Amino acid sequence: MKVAVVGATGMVGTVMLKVLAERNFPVTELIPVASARSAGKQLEYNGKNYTVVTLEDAVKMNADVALFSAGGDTSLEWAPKFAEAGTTVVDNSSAWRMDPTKKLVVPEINGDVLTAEDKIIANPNCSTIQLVMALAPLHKKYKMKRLIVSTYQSVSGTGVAAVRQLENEQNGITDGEMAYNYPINRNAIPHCDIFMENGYTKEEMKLVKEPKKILGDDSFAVTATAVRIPTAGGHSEAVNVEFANDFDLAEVRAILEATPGVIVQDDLANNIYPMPALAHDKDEVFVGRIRRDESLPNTLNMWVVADNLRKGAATNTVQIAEYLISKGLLG
Ligand code: A2P
Ligand code: 11C
Repeated sequence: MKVAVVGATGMVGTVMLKVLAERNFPVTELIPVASARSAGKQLEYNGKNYTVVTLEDAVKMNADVALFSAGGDTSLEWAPKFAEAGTTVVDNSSAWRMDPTKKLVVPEINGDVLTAEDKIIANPNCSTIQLVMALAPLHKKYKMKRLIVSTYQSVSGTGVAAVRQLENEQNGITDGEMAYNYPINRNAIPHCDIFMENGYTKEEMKLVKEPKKILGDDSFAVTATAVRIPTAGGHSEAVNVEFANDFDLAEVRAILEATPGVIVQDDLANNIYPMPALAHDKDEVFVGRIRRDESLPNTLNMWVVADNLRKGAATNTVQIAEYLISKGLLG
């Protein structure tokens, strides 16, 4: 496979290269793509050096698949050009996710919606992916009625500048570049992505809309609050979900334990529960603090954590490409 990674020098792109190598993705030729600022730079992949090229050059190189993570505007402009040139695009930006003509995919959940005709495929938002990984098997069994999700998101979701802001603040550097409107160290900022007209942030509205598209079901209600906290990597979510049908807690645990890609970490006697520090560099979604909401019938509380750069972004994108290959849908 000729594989282009668009945004190869960026936060997610770097992890994409690592994940491709780790999973032995069948790369015969790698095309690292970034802005004109980075063109000509050397970048190492699997022990070999590759030269970073621009989008203009890359589109002519007829990759089989292009993994995009270079921002929504780049995707809006360039994904169609790659698709036109015969390259299948898996896009990690928010550009195409809610486009009714594009599929929004978490392979473990709805990979089967993909066909050979899909030339631009959207990767969901990081906080959506970990949420639906935990909820999809429970929805299937008990049918969700209403979901309330509150997120505790790491600065790596914002990008390199935000990671630098946190590091500067932790090191007492007070005149560094600010990625947020406020200091993030020793703080919690209820503002992820931009504000919308309804008073919610775009991040919160992704959590409302994307799960319905992925699960192919808009019969349940969702409300979200997304908060940025001073962790370097790993998003956490407090999830409260009311089901149409009652459940047995032991059965909920058994369902989650049997779900590929999900790991239950829930042993209160030994203080075992998911945390970003434990999820770092892992591909699984970790679920713990599984308990009944005693204030409402048929309602469950749980705590869901994942490495936002891996399953939340790079790994899921690579898994979509792997799925296409396994089903003979590429090329
Ligand atoms: P570059 O490093 O040359 O700026 P991050 O998400 O960490 O901010 O990274 C964004 C990625 O997207 C980087 O690889 C960046 O390249 C790339 N990128 C940003 N803007 C463009 C653009 N207009 N064309 C191509 N690549 C871009
Ligand atoms: C965050 N979820 O943590 C974002 C990052 O829509 O792909 C990814 C933004 C997106 O801020």
